[in-house]
Amino acid sequence: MRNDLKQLHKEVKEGNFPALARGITIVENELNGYESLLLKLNENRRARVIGITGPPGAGKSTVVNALLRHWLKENKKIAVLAVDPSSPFNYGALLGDRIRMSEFYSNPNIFIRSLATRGALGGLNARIIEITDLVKEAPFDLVLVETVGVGQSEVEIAGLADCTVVTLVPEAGDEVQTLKAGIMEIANIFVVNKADHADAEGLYRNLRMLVHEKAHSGSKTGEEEIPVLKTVATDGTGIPELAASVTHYLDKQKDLPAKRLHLLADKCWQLIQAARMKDIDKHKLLADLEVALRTDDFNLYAFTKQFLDKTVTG
Ligand SMILES: Nc1nc2c(ncn2[C@@H]2O[C@H](COP(=O)(O)OP(=O)(O)OP(=O)(O)O)[C@@H](O)[C@H]2O)c(=O)[nH]1
Ligand SMILES: [Mg+2]
Repeated sequence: MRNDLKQLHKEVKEGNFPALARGITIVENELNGYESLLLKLNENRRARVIGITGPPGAGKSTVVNALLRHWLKENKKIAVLAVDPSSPFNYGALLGDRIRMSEFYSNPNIFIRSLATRGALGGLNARIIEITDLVKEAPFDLVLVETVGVGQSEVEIAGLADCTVVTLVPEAGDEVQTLKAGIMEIANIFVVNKADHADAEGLYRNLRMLVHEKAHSGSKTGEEEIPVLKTVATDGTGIPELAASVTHYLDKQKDLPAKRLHLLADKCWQLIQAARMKDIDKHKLLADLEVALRTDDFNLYAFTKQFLDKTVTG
């Protein structure tokens, strides 16, 4: 097994797609050896991660397609991770994106993988951090992560990505005034997609106003305004400008995004928690507690302490 993983890791680093696909399956499903595979990853990764988020049907996949077409002309090697919350099974996710992105499936410069959300809170896959880490081990220039923006996932994607693109559509125009403050915090670039719709201009103007207010309000005066771009992803209008805006953002960004630190600290916390709780069986806990509760001098804290002592020493 150990040798297999060593070989797999080597192949992933060389950009072998079947090996990468197998590695993702191992990590996603916590199959035998997934921990040692993760332990092999190093921090020397060149791929930058771009998060594409936004409401369902905003055209995220179509934007990703158009960006792929654009960047292929520049000979970029790109991985796409599409997290599909609407499908409880991988099969559904695969099918949906496979149809839309089929033109790239045989392209040696493009790797595409759909992931189910597996009941994780929000719209992300529970293993998205690990999977992205693994993908970054392969020699890609860019990793695009498409995810539906629902609640917590938006915050997570911002931590994961070096650049977060929030895609909105005219139908959401009236809601812009009530856009969650959160979305202003995570967006590095706003895209008004479906700009061929009549009311796109209204949404565009509202967004411009909001990013202007944000840049000039309170203590953050002088902050650069978040770019707002119009696209018609179906015919490629505005896509070169979007690609340029993403590249510009990545080029000027030198520091680790502040949100990354929080995301990784959270992840680290979860991993420690999972490791420490490994030996604790909730059903047995319940049964033990039921018995203990019958004693006259039962004390919850003393009862709990026996487990704490056990995990510390064990
Ligand atoms: N008119 C118009 N239609 C568009 C545009 N971009 C995407 N669409 C259409 O909008 C629909 C949804 O596009 P998708 O790219 O699947 O949207 P999505 O955000 O990836 O959707 P989910 O992943 O299901 O959340 C498709 O029928 C697209 O053809 C656009 O710029 N103009
Ligand atoms: Mg999609």
